[in-house]
Amino acid sequence: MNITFRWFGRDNDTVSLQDIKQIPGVKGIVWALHKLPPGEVWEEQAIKKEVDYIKSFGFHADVVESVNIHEAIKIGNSDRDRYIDNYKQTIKNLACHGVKVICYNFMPVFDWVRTNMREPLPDGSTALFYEKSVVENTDLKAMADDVLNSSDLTLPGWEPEKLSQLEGLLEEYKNITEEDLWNNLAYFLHEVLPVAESNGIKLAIHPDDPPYPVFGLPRIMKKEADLERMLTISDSPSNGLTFCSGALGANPDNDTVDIIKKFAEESPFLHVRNIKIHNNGDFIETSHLTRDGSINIRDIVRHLSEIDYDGYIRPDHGRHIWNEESRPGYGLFDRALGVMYLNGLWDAFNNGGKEQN
Ligand code: DNO
Repeated sequence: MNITFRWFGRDNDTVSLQDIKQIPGVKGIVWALHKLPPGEVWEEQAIKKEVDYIKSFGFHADVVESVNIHEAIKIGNSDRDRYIDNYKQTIKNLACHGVKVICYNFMPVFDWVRTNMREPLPDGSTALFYEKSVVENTDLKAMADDVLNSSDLTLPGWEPEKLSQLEGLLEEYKNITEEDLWNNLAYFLHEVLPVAESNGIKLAIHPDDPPYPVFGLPRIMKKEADLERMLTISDSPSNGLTFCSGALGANPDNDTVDIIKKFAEESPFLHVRNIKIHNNGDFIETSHLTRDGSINIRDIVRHLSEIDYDGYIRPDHGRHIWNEESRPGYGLFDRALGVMYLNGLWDAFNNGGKEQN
């Protein structure tokens, strides 16, 4: 188990690499060039600068999250080949600097969606919350205006430039079905996988979060059968998954322990976190502790230790605790507690802590 920690960059994060260095067991930083809009080539010099900085703290920089996919590729319009060429070049440039895994997603327009970034939990902390009825009753256009007009443009996963193009994008997606999205994903993968493979990089698709359609937009990585179908698109060793317990687990029909048992080998990268699902389907993110939520983190890690999983894993979103000011879900404190829970489970399951990482 190669524990990593997501970090948004020197001038883009409240957490520093000095801070992360003090969390026991973290070997690598999950990074990205967050300021580049999707579709642009990541130039070698910019990559080198970031990788060198990360390595100067003794971390590896093997995992990038994410190289986002331009909407033209997901929509499958006439611009897609240009953006696919850019993607190929980015893969090559990342390979030159030792990157091994690129996480990406294929969610139309929006990445992960929550309705409240700071919902109170009974313990006095706050956490990310998803209230189904709010999404169902949201007028997307009005919301986009609100977000654009507010000073808080840092909603993670919500690219401001996309919100300004929202109307046009929604129009383009109007006739895109799930099947179209599958075809466009296959087209993209058949193009980029040979480049990834010859450069020693694995592409790892992230499931939809939450794992159902939002705002009437199609989503295709929602459940076990989808992960299976995704893997049949190509048997290239570079065609992989990012397992995400919190994303998949938001649908109680998804048994995340079964899913990790089935797909650990094809998942070079894992996101592990817990959520508490309410009876009406709303969910709130909790501490990583198994008994605090609805996801059996303990049995997920038990399985990983049984197969001696040697891929990359990171704690995922944390609560906001001890008055920390941070990006929503990405503070230092609760994610550090998450790391220690993963460390503790791993050591306990690994022959009584025989393995010393
Ligand atoms: C949320 C993250 C996602 C993830 C992308 C991968 O915190 O897990 O935004 O980075 O979906 O492309």
